[in-house]
Amino acid sequence: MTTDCLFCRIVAGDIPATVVHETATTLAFRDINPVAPTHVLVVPRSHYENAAALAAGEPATAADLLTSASAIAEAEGLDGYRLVFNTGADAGQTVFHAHLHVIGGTTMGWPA
Ligand code: IU
Repeated sequence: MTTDCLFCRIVAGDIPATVVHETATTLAFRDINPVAPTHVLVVPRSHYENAAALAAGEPATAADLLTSASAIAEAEGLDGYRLVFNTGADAGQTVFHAHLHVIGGTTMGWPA
């Protein structure tokens, strides 16, 4: 855990969040600024700067994020949903603790 990391502090329970799913390696909570009716962030309990670092350091946990996302989509009754890892500032990453966006509950166009 790094004390200056927002998501580490949510994982530690120091900052409140609306938790919707958790496993031994992951925590999922509602995004504070949702872009769709369902917008959940799934994060590893361990601190990694982004998805690439997580996949390199803890590949099993990277897979756990996807399994958690499937469970959340089913629990939320989503017909279709989008999974996003913003990786790096150019991609719009603003919180540098790896997180998977689970977005759904509306019809989405592509490109995003
Ligand atoms: P990004 O991929 O790093 O841009 O996503 C960060 C997300 O974290 C973004 O959707 C924010 O709305 C969200 N978030 C949050 O849920 N709670 C917070 O306290 C903060 C950001 I700061």
